[in-house]
Amino acid sequence: MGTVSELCASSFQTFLCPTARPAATQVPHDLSPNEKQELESIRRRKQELLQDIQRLKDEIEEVTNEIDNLGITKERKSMQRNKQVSMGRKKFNMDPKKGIRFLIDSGLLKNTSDDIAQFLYKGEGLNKTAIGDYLGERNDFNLEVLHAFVELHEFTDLNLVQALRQFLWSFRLPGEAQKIDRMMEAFAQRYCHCNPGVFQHSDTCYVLSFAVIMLNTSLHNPNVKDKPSHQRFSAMNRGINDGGDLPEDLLRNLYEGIKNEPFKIPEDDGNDLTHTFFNPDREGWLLKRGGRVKTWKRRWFILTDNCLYYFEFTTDKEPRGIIPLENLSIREVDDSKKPNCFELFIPDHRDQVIKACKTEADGRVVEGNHTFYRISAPTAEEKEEWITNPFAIKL
Ligand code: 4IP
Repeated sequence: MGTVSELCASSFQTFLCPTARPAATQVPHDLSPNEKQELESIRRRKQELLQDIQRLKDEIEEVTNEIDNLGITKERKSMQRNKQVSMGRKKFNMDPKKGIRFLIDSGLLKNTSDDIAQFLYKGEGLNKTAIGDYLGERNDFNLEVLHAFVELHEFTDLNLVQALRQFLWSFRLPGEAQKIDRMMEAFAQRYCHCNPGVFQHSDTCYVLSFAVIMLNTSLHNPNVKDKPSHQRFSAMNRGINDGGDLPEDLLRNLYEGIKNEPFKIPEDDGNDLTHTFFNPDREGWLLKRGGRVKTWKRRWFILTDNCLYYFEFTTDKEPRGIIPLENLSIREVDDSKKPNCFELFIPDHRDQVIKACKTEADGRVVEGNHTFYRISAPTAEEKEEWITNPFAIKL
């Protein structure tokens, strides 16, 4: 018979290798009572350790699951957040006030002039005309935002033309004289704050800014035939510095700056379809059956803002058809000709034509004439994703 330490070793082996013969259950006959007791205690300890290990294993599994879920939730949350931000930007481009309200209500923007100003200053995906409209609104809060927005511009050590370039590029100046006035006043105050000593008074800066903008038009608009010279520009601005003249060098620099490079006026951006399709909820190839003529066409589908757009090619800028999904339902269907089919339909109105539009072969945009859209996905998985994925068609 082995010694206690040999028995311990054998127990330990069973412990390490649970499939080994359970020597632990056998009690050798030739052990002294003490040895038997010791063996018993070792076996109990082993049991306890095994239970501890199992507990630890369970805990590790639980924690691992929690970590995994945390990752998924975080990812999902961030995707949802991005989606809402992008929706907020689109809303802003269509109606700035509504867009801002939406972003505040969704907890994506704080209702403070500073936060809103930051959002407009960053301007990501925003239409500069819409920014100009919002900043030009005549109410106390929008005026606060305008001032906070202007504060975000750094004009230190820039000459007036350089500062104006930066300012006029950050939004599109609205057409209304009063709005322009308020904006240019805010600009002049900020410029003087950043460059103390250049002008006696911010009014001087304000007047000269207008003179510079007009000079830009006179020098670069082909309809203006009589182009002013530097001397004429200087003469026009005599006495504007609190009754005194501005340094000749300064005026010459501004004149040359504008002459050499006109102001760049921001084009409307962020509101075109390309931007709408920039961050879709889902996109992919699907087969679509015609409405009256039941031909199947392979189309590139984009799902965004609760609308389905379909294109002939992925690179097309204009969609061939648009199906707003509001009031529609979706269901899986079997089709004798195509696999993985689903349908978009109006619940309880089988024969009603779905509101949609499409482009005819000759380029005319017409209303659609489907009472339902039958669509076939390339695989069963893709069909599922279009129907059930949280970012797919949700009706
Ligand atoms: C067409 O068939 C295409 O399937 C059109 O799809 C479809 O328009 C037409 O439906 C159908 O007649 P042909 O090309 O064989 O003429 P697409 O526009 O994607 O090319 P929808 O409305 O599905 O876009 P009707 O309803 O116009 O017949």
